[in-house]
Amino acid sequence: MLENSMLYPKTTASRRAVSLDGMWKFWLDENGTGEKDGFADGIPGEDRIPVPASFQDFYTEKNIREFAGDIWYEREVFVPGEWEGSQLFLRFGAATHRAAVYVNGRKITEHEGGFLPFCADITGVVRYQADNQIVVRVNNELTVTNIPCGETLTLPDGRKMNKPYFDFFNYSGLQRSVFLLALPKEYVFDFDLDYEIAGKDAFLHYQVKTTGEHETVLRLYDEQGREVAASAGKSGVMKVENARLWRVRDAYLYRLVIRILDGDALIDEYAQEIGIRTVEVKGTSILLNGEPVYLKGFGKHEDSDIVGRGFHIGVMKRDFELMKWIGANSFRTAHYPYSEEIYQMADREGFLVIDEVAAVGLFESLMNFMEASSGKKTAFFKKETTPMLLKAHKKAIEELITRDKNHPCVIAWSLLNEPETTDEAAVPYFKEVFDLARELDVQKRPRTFALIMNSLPDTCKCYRFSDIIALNRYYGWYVKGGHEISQARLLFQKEMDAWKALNLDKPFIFTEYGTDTLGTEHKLPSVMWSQEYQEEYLNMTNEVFDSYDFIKGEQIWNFADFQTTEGILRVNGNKKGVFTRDRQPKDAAYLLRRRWKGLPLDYKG
Ligand code: BDP
Repeated sequence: MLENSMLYPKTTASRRAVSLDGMWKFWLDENGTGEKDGFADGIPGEDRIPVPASFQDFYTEKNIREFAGDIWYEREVFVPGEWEGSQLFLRFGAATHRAAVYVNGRKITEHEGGFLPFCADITGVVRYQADNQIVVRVNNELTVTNIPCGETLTLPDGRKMNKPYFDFFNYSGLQRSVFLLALPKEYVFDFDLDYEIAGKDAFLHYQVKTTGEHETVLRLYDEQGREVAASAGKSGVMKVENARLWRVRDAYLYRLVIRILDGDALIDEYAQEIGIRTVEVKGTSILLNGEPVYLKGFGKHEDSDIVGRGFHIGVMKRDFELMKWIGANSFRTAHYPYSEEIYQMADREGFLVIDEVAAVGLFESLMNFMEASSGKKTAFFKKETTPMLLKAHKKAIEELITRDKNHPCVIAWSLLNEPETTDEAAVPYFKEVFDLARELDVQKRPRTFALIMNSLPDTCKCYRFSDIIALNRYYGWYVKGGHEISQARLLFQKEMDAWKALNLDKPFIFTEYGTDTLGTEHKLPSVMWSQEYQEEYLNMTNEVFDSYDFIKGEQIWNFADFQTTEGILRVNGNKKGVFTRDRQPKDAAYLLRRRWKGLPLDYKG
């Protein structure tokens, strides 16, 4: 069990959540001596930076953008006197990739992993009715003992530099919201929900964890605020008569209120929007509420101008509007768990989410995207450090599932992206990771991982672990692009025929396919990188998708152009977006819109 509650911060009748977003003092620790130089008591300089945001794209100096090392943040927070007797936490939505938190000069906690929340219990160290100093040391160095994987090199001038094994810019810092929380001593720590649909009714099986022994009471309200079910006890079942189900693009959200009571007196109250639905894989079908669904949508990134990977509520809204406009119904949180607000919005808008942990770059390559199809072997899971990586990976899976399990939008867990699966050494690693996800999720949602180009029916040792086979394929781009596209089609079909011959009786989806396309480039006849070629490629790919019944979804790479490390294969970023980085459509968006609006939800069902 995790040390701290992962519940989203909220003010309720018994809880206080104060946002600490805004301008924080900021210092890049060029020499890495901050700890020794006493930064815990106060950081140097007067520079201030917005939180939440990636620090990289505000400044004009390249050494700042490319900085690898310790990044220090500081601010003051006033703790009201009436909070004495409460349990106080600082709650970070994420600190990329690791952090240490100091309050009034004392180190409170450390956390490893850059895309999941953590708390610092500051109850014993705060000064009440006074200002308190918060200092955070964030470190953004890439290693092979934590996810996502990469290396940190030292340049001849002594500066460190990050070399990701993955294809997105190593944005970092305090990229998500920070809260100060005041909770009662006895509080709701966590809860699990599972659903059963019986005719018109539904049964909600629940289990609540609290930090004490007082009575726990649950009430469920519909969207009109009418109470539809109630129960007492830390575990039990609630019957919801005439339940309105949560459906794709037709979400219905009930409000679950959990209270801890001492007689009539309220000790704690926590409320969350939930959706009644079941998810299951049966044969080659993905079933939502027992009915087949076909996934249409994207692999995305949290990425935008200026704030980088920082959560931006406006960008989130625009992205959902574009996804609705184009007729999408799903996305994968490539390649890390996203900000919690995005899942809340997907719950409300009825989007299906494949929730991915940050296990990317588990294939030694400074240009993952280029070597993906080369057949190169790096014996990644045979490293001396593999046990450490596995430990970090499993911890991230536990944090991910604990954080996201009660979102109706989450229909599957993606446990790795493009790992090296051609070596037997991957097998025990996969087994541990897949078993853990099964054990932790009471809903037993399908588990998957995205297969790299060279993970083929005859080379991949790990596909059997997946409940849904998810392929990242680039026939017509990395393999036989341009005028050779007819050959790309044949190779693509050959691979799909080989999968078919295995008769796995599992659904297949495409979690990546696409072409880099410059939003400015038109060329008739087409050339690679032109908008015409993106359409030609999509027409070929869609025809292949349509000719295999067991293909149950298509999530194109990528929703929008995004920033990567600079290099000869990337023109100021990856340009496979259907939309540009400023969220305007390329021509392919209209083609996809026509297709996706026309495909029924139960396509090939
Ligand atoms: C795959 C990766 C993804 C890359 C993509 C690409 O999963 O992160 O951005 O290909 O090459 O290798 O565009």
